[in-house]
Amino acid sequence: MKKTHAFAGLVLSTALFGAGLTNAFAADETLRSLADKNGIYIGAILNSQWFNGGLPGNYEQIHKSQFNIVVAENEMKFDATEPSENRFNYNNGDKMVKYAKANGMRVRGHALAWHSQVPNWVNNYKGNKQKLLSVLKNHIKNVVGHWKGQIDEWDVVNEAISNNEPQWRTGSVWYQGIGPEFIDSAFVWTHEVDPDAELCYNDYNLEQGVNPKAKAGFLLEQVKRWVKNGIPIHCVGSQTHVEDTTTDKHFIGSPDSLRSLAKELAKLNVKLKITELDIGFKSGINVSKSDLERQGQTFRQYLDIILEEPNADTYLIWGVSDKWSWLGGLNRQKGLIYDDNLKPKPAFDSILVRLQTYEPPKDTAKKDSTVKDSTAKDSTALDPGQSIKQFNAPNSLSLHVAGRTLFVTGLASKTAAKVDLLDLQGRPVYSTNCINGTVDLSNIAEGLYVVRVQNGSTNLTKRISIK
Ligand code: 9MR
Repeated sequence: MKKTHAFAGLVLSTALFGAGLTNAFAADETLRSLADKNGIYIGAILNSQWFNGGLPGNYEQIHKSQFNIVVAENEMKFDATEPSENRFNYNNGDKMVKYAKANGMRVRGHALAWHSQVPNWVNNYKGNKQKLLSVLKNHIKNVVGHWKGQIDEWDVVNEAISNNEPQWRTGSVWYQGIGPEFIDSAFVWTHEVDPDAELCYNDYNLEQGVNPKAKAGFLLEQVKRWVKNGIPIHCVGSQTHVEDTTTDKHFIGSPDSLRSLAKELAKLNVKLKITELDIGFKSGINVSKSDLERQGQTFRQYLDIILEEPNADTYLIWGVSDKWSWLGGLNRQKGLIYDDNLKPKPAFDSILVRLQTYEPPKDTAKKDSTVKDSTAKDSTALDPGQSIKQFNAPNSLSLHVAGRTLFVTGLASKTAAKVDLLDLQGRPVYSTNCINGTVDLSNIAEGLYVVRVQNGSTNLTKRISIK
């Protein structure tokens, strides 16, 4: 049903181009107005040049009229926000949040725990687990706390999976110093600071197939584990930096593969977002008009995932104009939807027409803002059958285990909670009072336990696994 519908859209848009009829639609329609109508977010980064005031005036005009979601290219990363230890710089980020607010845009925060763009002072703590844990926690506490309620979604962990094999990226300062539990911990800490933000794992090459040998297959297993363990993850960001498949025969990504990932994530009630899309050509080759038209069709195929999959809501492009794009560093060119002169390319038209002609299948509810919000937050994957709203309800306790630490959230402030660990026969194993929300489990043997937390008149009992 859906495939037939998508095909109909393709035929229609091709026909419209053939007839040169793209202007037959209302002249005031923009990507933004059509995205709003279709209940999705469409966006582009604010390039670093924007923050320095180095872009022509029509750049901003285009940006705010065409897009309803924004992310900073570099300005909310670790090196930008905490250039020296415990000294935070929010100037650029504030500038973007203000811009987004003035223009009614959704804001993505990018990125909290990443191996790249980490300042040197962090690397000086290489191998010091306790210190690195407190550095990461302090960073999250401050940065997420500063923009609490203003940043709608965070890339909590970025690019933690290895490029070459299905395993974690072992070379990062966080992995080497802390181990893989830095990932679980980052999600839990972010959720504690801003329980209303959507939390994403973000990575590239996720459009290369969902199988155990591909990054997406490995990631899917981790998402299943996070969901099972109650780690607060709501979305997977697929960066989707892809190459035009005709000019690079070796490129193996495809929209179909990414769609398969979306469908697998839907089973876990986790969203898929396209967060950094560009579709470049090899540097140095001549790019013809028909190349650009084919590129437009690929942009459209990725958009179809966002329009058609109920758990997909965001289509974010990593740049506005080919003139200001990071792609040169990757030996690629012309990967965006506006050319060097800020003129819309065929890819822009392709997206516009698809948004104009898309009609949701009759048997499916149209995506609207309610659906967008409810996908992650009401049918959240945090705990099967339990919504994030319940999860965060005042006076409701929740528990997560990350590595060897038990996190208790929702404690009535300044009241100690009594935490009891029991074996599965109900025999007491360990008991402590917890004030700051964490309990160290490093001395507890591996296995399944029951945790009981009592905090004033509220209590919670939950089974946990310690590994
Ligand atoms: O576009 C960003 C570029 O200006 C930076 O030099 C680069 C440094 O790592 O990061 C680029 O953005 C990356 C993003 O943060 C994460 N995914 C890959 C993006 C392109 O490299």
